[in-house]
Amino acid sequence: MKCLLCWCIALSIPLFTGVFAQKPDQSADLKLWYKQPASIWEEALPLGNGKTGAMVFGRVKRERYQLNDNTLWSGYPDPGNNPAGPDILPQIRQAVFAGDYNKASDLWKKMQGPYSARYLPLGDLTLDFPGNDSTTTQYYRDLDLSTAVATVRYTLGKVTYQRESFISHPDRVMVVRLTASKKAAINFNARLSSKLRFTAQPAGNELILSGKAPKFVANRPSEPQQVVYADSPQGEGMNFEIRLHVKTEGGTVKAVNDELVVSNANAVTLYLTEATSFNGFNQSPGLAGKNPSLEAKANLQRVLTKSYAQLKTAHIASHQTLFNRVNFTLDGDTELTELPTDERLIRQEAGKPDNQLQTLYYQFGRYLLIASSRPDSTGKAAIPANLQGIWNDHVQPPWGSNYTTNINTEMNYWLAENTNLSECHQPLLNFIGNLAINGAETAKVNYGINEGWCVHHNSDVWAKTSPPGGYEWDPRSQSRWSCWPMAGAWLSTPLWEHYRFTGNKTFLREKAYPLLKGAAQFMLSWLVEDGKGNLVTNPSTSPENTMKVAGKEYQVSMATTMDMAIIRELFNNCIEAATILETDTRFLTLLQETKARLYPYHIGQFGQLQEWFKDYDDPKDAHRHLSHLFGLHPGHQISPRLTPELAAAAKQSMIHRGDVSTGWSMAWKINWWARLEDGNHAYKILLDGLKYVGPKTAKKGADITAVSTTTGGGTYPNLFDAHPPFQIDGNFGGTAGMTEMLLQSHAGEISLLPALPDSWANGAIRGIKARGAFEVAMHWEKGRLTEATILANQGGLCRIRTKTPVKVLEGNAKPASGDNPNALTREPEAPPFERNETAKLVDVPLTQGYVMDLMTEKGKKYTLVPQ
Ligand code: FUC
Repeated sequence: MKCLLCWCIALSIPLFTGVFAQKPDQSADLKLWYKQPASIWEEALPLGNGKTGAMVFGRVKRERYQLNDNTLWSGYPDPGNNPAGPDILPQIRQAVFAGDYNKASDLWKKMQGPYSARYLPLGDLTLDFPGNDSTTTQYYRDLDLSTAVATVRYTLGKVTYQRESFISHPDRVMVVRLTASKKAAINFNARLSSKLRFTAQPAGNELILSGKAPKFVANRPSEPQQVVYADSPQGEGMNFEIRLHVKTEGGTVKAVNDELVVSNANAVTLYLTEATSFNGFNQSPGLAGKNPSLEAKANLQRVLTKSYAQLKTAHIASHQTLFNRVNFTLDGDTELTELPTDERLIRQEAGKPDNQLQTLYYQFGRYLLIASSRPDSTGKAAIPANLQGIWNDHVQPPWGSNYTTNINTEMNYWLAENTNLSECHQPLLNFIGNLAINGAETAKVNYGINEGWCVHHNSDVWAKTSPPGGYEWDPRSQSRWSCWPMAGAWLSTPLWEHYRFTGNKTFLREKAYPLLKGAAQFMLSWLVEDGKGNLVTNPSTSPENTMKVAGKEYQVSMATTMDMAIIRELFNNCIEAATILETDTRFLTLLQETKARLYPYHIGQFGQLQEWFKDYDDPKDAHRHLSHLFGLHPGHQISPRLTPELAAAAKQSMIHRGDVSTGWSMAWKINWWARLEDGNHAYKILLDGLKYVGPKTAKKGADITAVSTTTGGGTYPNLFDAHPPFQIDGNFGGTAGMTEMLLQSHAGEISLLPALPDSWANGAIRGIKARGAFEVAMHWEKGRLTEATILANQGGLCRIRTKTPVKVLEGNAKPASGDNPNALTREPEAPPFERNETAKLVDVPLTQGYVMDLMTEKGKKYTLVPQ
């Protein structure tokens, strides 16, 4: 509680926010549950306290807890900067301006650096139940999102057994409680193991596993060295320790070889702690690491005096402080909660929409953020959720389970503010500070840029900022992804968003603004003149896509729409921040002057938003990345009411690309369609993404977890998003998008139910947040708002848009007029664009609606009812 409190004060987040009416209550349907144990990892259920993660399989004969620690990565701080850069860069620029894109792409490869480190699995806790050979009856397992407790229950013969597990944030321990309906019935062997180098031995009624992580893990199977360990435990590479303490009630516990054998117990409590030698992003974990044993032991000692009930109560209270802020209900067939979660997914895919499954999925996204991204009092170990959150079972996981910063890492945090989990944003906001330190060095060494910082498309726990690509050795590296120094600029925007949602000016001054400024400074030096009066990026890519010209594909060009949109967004944020803070007038003027010269948006021949600097877009291109729509979301530059032509062009681009793609791509599409106020299209994609991917419908021999980088999508039985394979971004992006369907606040007003789909005709949500630090509750029937309350955490003008006329019971609301003076919700400036005059624009239907201005007082709540 102490560290949460510290952060709430530092980030100005109100601790107790649940002021809205509690009904209707979603708690009855907040369980993922199953009638069988997990046969694959994607059926196991995730637990986490932000640092420790576990996947609970719920097996009867051999239970498996697959364990993770978010600091356990391969490697060590290795900037990987490339001093060849400053000499090569002008040659690349010349090649691009001369139209020789292939030459530019080849040259770029000489500027790349090494690949990132990999996120590693910690180990397994295995419980073998020797007698459990006979068939069980009444098997049940669940994960209760409202308590963050996983339960497994089954009957063998006449005895019913139960295991309850959770990972406590306040007590930094995983706890498993085994009980049985009959005395002296609990018998099992407990073992710790790891896929990394380890030794495990018992000590009294404890097991201790000491491990060593590799100093290098390859990115490609073709690399000559795959998994490399230091010669000695004192060498490079992360050290780690897992400790398990077994406390029995009745019966005995004794060590046999490397196991602890529990016999004839009435009840057993397992306490598991772990630690690594991670000592910050810039310290060698092997040569200058912390002693993991001290931390694992201290954490264990601290909890052993506490009872199971005490630990559980504190755990649930801590979880609910965050989780209970939002309640989301939709009318629908509530009896479906009597079906297991995997069967509901399959049933829904067969065309029977399940509103409660959708709200469960919504809350699962919030649950996952709480479980994988919690604030830390020291700030040091607060590491953002990676590509798989904190849950990974592979030594060589897909994409290294790293930070892929050309969409995935950013998407992980889209729900942080609007679903009222500001504190869970802190690990990312903190990490950006580390990136800025390393990124300033990359800017200097790779580009000769002495002011500001940059990040490329992959990072890791060492805050890598140099371009990946395995320079000089990897024939498969591609400049279409490695040539992208834009992540620093993009990653700065969440800092501004955090300010806009909380109104915390101290945070803006002390933390956000210096980082935003540094990212902008880099861009001021990175931009070049195109000879026609514009400032452009060169070299430039549209992440992972290729520019198709006359039957040929090119990777590197200039001024891609995403580059220019990110820079525009960053400059806008920086200008607004400097204005609010009344600082840096000269810098602000420079940004304004530079912004005026940025290469503008273009609407191309098909009425689409151009992806490339020229109209090379291929309407048949179904690439999963639609990076050129950055300005529509998460950016604030394009919206159907303020920039109708650009919004229509964005819509055309989405129609060209189609709906079905990879998990995260579909999640992004939910957000985009929501911003176009087309709730039914957003909903369609939500349902497309909830397609069951799992053993129950898989063809014989099919590998349901296979990597496909191009298309697929879907949802695993445990509701993890399938890229495929599992990536957590789709879960987070999905929840963020569902919130955008219900509440938006990016376009100078707070829009209630902007994209409500027909299928969500009756429902209620409370506790979600809008920019301006407004907290919103809404109730609607037959698609019409019947009541809303707005809590003004900061006060100030609240400009509200509704589809139907409403009045405010407290305070004087009047029709909106003039500029919105509230700096937190100010209307964004419409960006300039050029349009192919022959292009026809698609229609973007909008409901006219009503907009009113309500002057609010800090801390007061306002009620809106139909007029
Ligand atoms: C990018 C995406 C892939 C995948 C990977 C982690 O490379 O293009 O689809 O999400 O990141």
